[in-house]
Amino acid sequence: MSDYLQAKAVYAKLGVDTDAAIEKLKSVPVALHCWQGDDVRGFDQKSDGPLTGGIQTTGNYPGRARTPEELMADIDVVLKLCPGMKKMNLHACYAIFDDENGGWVDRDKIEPKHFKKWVDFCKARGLGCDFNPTFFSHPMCDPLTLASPNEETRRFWIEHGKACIRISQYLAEELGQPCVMNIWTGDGFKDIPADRMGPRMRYKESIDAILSEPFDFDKVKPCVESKVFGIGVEAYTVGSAEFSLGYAAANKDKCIPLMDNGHYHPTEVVSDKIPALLTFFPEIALHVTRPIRWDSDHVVLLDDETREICKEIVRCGGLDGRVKIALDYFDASINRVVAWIVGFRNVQKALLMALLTPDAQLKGLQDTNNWTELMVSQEELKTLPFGAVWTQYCESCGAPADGEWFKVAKAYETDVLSKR
Ligand code: RNT
Ligand code: ZN
Repeated sequence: MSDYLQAKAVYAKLGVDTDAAIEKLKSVPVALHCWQGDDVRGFDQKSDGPLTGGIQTTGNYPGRARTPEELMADIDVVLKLCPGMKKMNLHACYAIFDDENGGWVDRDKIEPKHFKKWVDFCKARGLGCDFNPTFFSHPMCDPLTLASPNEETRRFWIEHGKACIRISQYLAEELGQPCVMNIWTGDGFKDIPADRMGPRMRYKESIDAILSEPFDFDKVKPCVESKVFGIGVEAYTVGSAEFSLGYAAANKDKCIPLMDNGHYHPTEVVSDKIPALLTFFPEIALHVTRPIRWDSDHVVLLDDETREICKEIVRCGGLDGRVKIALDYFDASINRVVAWIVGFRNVQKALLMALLTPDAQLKGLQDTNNWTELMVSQEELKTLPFGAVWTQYCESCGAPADGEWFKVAKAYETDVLSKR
């Protein structure tokens, strides 16, 4: 009997159907962030400008993508070496300007035509696309954006947000899948402010103004992403957890909350927050990352919290569209394409593990106060023959199994990345 058939029989004894788990996972889109390929630089500014907004990429590994063509070629390698359904996730700073579309414009003037090449890229690969206004790494950050006391600054960034709503609607219509459009700014202060309310009131009014741009909420899913602090903005963040959740709760007809698991105090866990939010919100969005001591955006591992997040997504019925899953990390200290692949594959693994969990039985043990058996069951699940099911999943997606893909990525490094 093949390894897979043996594993299937082991899971079947627990009432778990491995074939059904594999088929289910194939239908779940996970958004692949374009910004892992070039250290969150994009194409719309002088390429050596600093990354601002309290986020940082560290490392100087050779081979960063410098042009749309290079970035797309790298993404193709990732798509090929990862199983599962992917969706692209673009930032506005990845607009592509050329002679045909009239050349460079600033962020308040970008249009759907600047993303036509990305639409062609997605169409050719059958992908949907999510989108993000880029409220950082730009001369109009004063350093605040939507919360700035300066009206001209706010106006510029509101126009940027509105332009992004129009682009998101275009992406959704062209690609036939909803576009999650995430609003995140690094607005905040390094030291103790004298006015905490003013920036938040301005932030609220600016987001209101952006969302006053007409859009179809079935197609465009605007999100507000909260944060606890960033580098250089340690004392106060305008878009805090309470602010963002409050905003989303008060604007449920046009906005959903987004949680990034790097954006909380180190003992808080997003896994626990997923069912809390799903109690009140029909839809929520996630950025899956790996924080080490702060929002360091390390490559996602198959660690306990990633697994727990995926268990909650599955148990809470999040795979049928209620939970929008996206990756968000950027490591410039290792091969960037490999970083992308490892993180994407790990989220797939964690989702598959979650789908292979006998949830109804475990819940039954909990509801009957059978805590001893629940602990034993949960521990023993950890040593079931998951690897064979994972290999089967990869094969059935036409993607390489563990042990097979790294040499392909290494060859791409030798042949392409190292020559940049
Ligand atoms: C930053 C936020 C945000 C960014 C991306 C690039 O702390 O997590 O989501 O990482 O928009
Ligand atoms: Zn994020």
